[in-house]
Amino acid sequence: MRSSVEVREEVAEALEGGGAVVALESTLISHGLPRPDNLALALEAEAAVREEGAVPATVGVIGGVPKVGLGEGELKLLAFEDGVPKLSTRDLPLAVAKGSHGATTVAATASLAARAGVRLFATGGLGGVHRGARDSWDVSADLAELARTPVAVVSAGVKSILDVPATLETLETLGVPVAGFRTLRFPGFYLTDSGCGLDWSLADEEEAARAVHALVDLGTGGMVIANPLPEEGQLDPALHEKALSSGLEGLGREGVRGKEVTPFLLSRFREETGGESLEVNKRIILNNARLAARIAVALAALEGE
Ligand code: PSU
Ligand code: MN
Repeated sequence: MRSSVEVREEVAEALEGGGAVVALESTLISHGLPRPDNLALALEAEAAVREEGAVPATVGVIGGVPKVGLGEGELKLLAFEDGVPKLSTRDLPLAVAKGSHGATTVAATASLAARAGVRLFATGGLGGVHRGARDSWDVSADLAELARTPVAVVSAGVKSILDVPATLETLETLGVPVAGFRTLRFPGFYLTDSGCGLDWSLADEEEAARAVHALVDLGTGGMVIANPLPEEGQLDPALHEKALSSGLEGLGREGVRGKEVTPFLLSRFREETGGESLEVNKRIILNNARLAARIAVALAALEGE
């Protein structure tokens, strides 16, 4: 039997020719952003990657076929169809068996992207250790996936709804490198600075590309390239604090659990901030797509030498 993973022609050609490719995830399209902004943003993120000279490959599952690179009709389907499942890595074999559609999280996107040979991936914010994980054991599979998969994820840190220090500790335990892009402060997704420091920063795209190249060379799994929004683009910290406490309170009151937690909190943020968090979330995703594309271009140049 052939592999069930389908790589879009344009993406396969770029990979074969040593070109730059950036993977994008689809959970944020189906579950992270409201309609119709989700489709618009998915298309804008692809356009941003192209503008920087790389080929975008949005990852998702269509009718049981895991795809690295989706067409516009497929993006539309994941954006507008009701009940598209959120797929982490462990869900992929079951979605394939059932012929189901699915939106891939950071974990599942990284896994499929790596199988196709894509090494840069842009998202908004990585999943991580949830607040209260001491009791709930809710730690995103994104972290374990990065420990074993040679993909560099460009993200604005981890979502601020998480326990950020515990997430950084867990990444350390798992052996996942974390470097700030031109900063030694770990970003807090909606906020420029999470309050946590970092040991490493990358000076420019070329240095980042050398680190990504070294991942495969040394066989050390994936890495996180943390790319903060500039301060003038962040969510007002007071508004952030208010939205966060209301969201966390709602979680407890409504008994939300498991994979519903992240989408629930993101939508609470939108309500509490009058849509401002949505605008910030879009800026984050586009900012990361652009940086990932520039690093992918630098990596292609480095490896073409
Ligand atoms: N970042 C966003 N919006 C999202 C997510 C990340 O800006 O919707 C998604 C990603 O797909 C990430 C997932 O992998 O949330 C984490 O979910 P969980 O905590 O259930 O692992
Ligand atoms: Mn979880």
